[in-house]
Amino acid sequence: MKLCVLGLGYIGLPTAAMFANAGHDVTGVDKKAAIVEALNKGEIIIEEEGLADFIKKVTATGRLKACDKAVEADAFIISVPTPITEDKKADMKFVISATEEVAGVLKKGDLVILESTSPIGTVDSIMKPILEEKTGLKAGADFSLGHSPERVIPGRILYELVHNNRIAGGYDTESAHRIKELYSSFVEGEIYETDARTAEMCKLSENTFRDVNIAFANELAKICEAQGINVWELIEICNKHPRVNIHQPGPGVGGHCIAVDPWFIVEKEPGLAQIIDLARHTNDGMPAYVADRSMEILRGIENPKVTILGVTYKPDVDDMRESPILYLIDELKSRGVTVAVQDPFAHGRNGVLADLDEAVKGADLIILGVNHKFYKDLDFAALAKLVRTKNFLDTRNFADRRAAEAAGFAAYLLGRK
Ligand code: SAJ
Repeated sequence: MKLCVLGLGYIGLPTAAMFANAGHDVTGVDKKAAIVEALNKGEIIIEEEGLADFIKKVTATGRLKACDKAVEADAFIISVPTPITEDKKADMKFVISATEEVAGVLKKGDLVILESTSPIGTVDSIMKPILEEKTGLKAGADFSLGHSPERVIPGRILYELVHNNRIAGGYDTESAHRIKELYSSFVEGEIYETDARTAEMCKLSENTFRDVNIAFANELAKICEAQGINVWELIEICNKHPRVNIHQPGPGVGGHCIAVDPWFIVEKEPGLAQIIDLARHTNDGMPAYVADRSMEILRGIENPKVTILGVTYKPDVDDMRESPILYLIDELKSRGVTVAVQDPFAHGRNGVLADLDEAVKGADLIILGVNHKFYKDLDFAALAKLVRTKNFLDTRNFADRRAAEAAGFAAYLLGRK
């Protein structure tokens, strides 16, 4: 089939490549010239395990090309961002403009699939009217339409695209069948057919489940600190129960998915989505909580300096979007602290340093913010020579705190006091 994939980000690009690898003739569309230029040279400008090699291999077949606007195709896949506005509402401008572009080339018999995570009703109430009004065609009768949300986790995208189960949510049953058939060309997991609204809510509910669970873990962490219990040990033991799966606490929830998607449910049903709303606030409050804990550790130190290790939203990725560490930096600065940040994946951006020694020099507290593998075996003896005051706070229960203590650090842990 001839496919057109709109949006060549973390999801659209590997998805386009999967379809091309499965034998389809794929044109990827992006508004960023750097992405288009790179892809047409068989290159990428993002970091994702295995993606650079895969793109090189697939573009060499000639079945994956890029350009800056939608072309005629048998099926269109929209994989553009759905960011959140200041007042926590879904910003649908990219979905709207991509749909308008598709409408410009849509013909009878085509299939249009939304992959972007979107509020309930996006397919029926936003996309369908645009496509129908611009073309005079009727959804269901003349073209197929639906939602097949991406569900892959950054860091394992290529594996999960193939092996995860998938949802084919159709505007009508025929659309759902067609979506399932298309993705079957590379998906080895089950593909479940449903309607578009259920598919939209499914994706939001999955990420919200995780957000609520993490909020519960963060609340436990605070309770454990107050009660003199180690929350990490508590959760480990609780999770030995066959029906318990408590997630991990931390300095907050980041990324463009879990920290965002629950708001799309709250936006639709603010009166009903109470636990969901509270969980969002609980997780959003964690950077301030960690900053307060840091100030207790720093009490009595004049002009304190804190060095944060890790700034990305989760380990071993280069993505800083919605990272709770960005908020932690602001929280500390607003309390009068000088902050240095080091990250092996995100240096060069926002003043983040690559060099650990440079970042740690003169620090009164080192905070482990992200559990990058890089930080597993920190040389605390070497760090001890660089800092001003030997304080270490692990927000991820990840570093070797015994080694820190052996080097003379006072080693603190989020979720245990
Ligand atoms: N986090 C915790 N505690 C945990 C797990 C995660 O604090 O126990 C934090 C992480 O540090 C990070 C944030 O949550 O800041 C989100 O990380 P994540 O690894 O849980 O998820 P994402 O955002 O990378 O990917 C999620 C996935 N959703 C689910 O697992 C239900 C992925 O499958 C989705 O495709 C993706 O969102 C998306 O695109 O929506």
